[in-house]
Amino acid sequence: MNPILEAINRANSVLIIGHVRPDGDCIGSAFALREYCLKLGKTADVGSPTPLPDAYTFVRNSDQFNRITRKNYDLFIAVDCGARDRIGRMEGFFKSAKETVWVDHHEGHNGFGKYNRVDATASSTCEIVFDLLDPTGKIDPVIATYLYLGLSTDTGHFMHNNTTPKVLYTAYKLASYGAECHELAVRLYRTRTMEKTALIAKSIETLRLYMDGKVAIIAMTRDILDECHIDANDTEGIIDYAIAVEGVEIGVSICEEKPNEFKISFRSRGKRDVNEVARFFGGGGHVNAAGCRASGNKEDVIDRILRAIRCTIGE
Ligand SMILES: [Mn+2]
Repeated sequence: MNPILEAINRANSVLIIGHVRPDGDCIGSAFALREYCLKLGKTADVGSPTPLPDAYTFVRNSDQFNRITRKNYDLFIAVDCGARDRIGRMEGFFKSAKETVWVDHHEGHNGFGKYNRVDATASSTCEIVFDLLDPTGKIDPVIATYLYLGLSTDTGHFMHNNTTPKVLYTAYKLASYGAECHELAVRLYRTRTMEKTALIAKSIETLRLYMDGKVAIIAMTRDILDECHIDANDTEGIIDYAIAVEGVEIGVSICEEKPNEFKISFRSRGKRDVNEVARFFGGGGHVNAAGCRASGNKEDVIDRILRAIRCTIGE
């Protein structure tokens, strides 16, 4: 049997933790593993160092997210965490657990648990969790829907270049296990709050082109976020408007989480490696999608981003 499944079998209590500012992939993979553990009669909790974004409160059992019921757990599972510190304030649970598991698809590490499954060729952590759970025959419609969530969001609903034949095969399998594909697609891509709609409008107004139109930057400053009553954690998808502009090869969004503290996201086309750009700022991710943070005023941060891009792509 797979050592990770064996570790789950040995445990009575399991804590599954996704990264700070959880996305669809860590929420889906964490809840899928929780459901599997519950089926085996375990105590299982899910969470992340930061709250569930409003955009994901539609997910089944979302009220259970970050409901940590114990002081320590037999088994700690980190999902979708590309670095050791991505578990943030959950560190104590990692240290006190009898055993630890790390499941992830980010590049640049081999996992930080006793048992690790890290595969940078996988589209998503949910794809890896599917491979792990499929042989058990325990993927029901609930687990399938959770896994489909991460598969869908991490591939941009099957539009990113990580949409491999294996991804589509996994989607087919999940659909055949009863995943609510259509309902999820409507919730994820055809439903948004009025606040988010206002944010889209205001963000697009800030879009500027640089480097002969190869780079587009959107700046969500504090005043825009406040005006739209939107939390800095709920800015997912805004960057798509930057990379969607014809001729743009690198799309950037900067989001002022706190005054003069920016969360920066990068998207790129083809061989443009934004992972390298993000590393300039101590961040990282994948070739075509990466992130980091920087502090300073807006103009200064944009200047540094452009300099980092010029350094990496040499123009
Ligand atoms: Mn992921």
